[in-house]
Amino acid sequence: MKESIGFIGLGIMGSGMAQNLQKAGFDVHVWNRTASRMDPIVAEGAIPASDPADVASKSSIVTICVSNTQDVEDVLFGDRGIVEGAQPNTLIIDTSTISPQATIKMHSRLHELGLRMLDAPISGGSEGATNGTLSIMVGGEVSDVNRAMGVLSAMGRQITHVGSAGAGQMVKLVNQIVVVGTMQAISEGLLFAQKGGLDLNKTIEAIEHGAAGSWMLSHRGTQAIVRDFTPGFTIDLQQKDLRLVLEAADEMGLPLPSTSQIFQLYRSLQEKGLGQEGNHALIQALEHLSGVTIGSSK
Ligand code: NA7
Repeated sequence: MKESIGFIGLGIMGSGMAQNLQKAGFDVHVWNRTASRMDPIVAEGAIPASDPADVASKSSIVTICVSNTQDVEDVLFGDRGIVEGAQPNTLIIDTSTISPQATIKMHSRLHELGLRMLDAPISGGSEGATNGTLSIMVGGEVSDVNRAMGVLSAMGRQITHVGSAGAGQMVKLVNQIVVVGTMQAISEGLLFAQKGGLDLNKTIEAIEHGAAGSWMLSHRGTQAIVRDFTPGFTIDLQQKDLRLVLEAADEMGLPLPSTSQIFQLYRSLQEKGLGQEGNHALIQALEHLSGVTIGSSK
């Protein structure tokens, strides 16, 4: 018999991840708050559920991919939440990016109820979610990681058990510090190229396989130079993650000068109504400062 897996949250990331679970041969029970978002995957054979408790009652492992800390709290412990339907020993894999401190409390609360949890945030953008090539950073106990490996490897390529409860979320915040710092450097580099009259395609082609190469440059830099700001990851969610970073850094007393500044640049874009654009639209904040526009003739 096929193992039954639950999936809650079919957004930009979750929809591709759930599809990959299906392709890997699991029976996938899905629930999304906005019901119409279940239609495409149900048409491909997933089984729709009426609420998170319903998903949990039919699944030995339940994967969550929703927006923020309170949203994970809601699907776990809210009205008709997972804990209302879960059988003993159900493993909950939270792939959302949320507060590490709150995550540690969720692990304890679930353990007290006889349930298991891993925090397993993801990186690799919508492409990684669709292609099953995500990097997944996992916090929790080794026996639970071993139990989850079939599910995780259906969705990701690099699965790393980084430590105990909450450690996956902490590593994800490291990931976000590096991602936004890289995008800031890419933006400055591309505006420099634009102002200097360089061919932007040739510039990226020339440097992407050298020391300046990165996933962000090859994927989001190439999108930015044609002014395609379709989100693989929205500014609103990026900003949510930077808030988590800065809160955790504040608690540790750690200064993060560049990340703090980038947080403010993203805020300026949100204030311009660009929160639903991709995180590479950071370049637009620097365009406003410099008066240089990417893709223009000068
Ligand atoms: P999206 O595309 O904004 O999708 C967010 C999903 O989370 C979407 O399915 C939402 O349902 C769902 N959601 C949000 N809040 C809730 C609550 N309170 N209850 C139930 N469902 C909820 O985000 P991404 O897929 O890009 O990212 C998801 C996570 O992965 C996030 O933490 C990122 O940082 C990494 P909706 O369709 O709006 O009803």
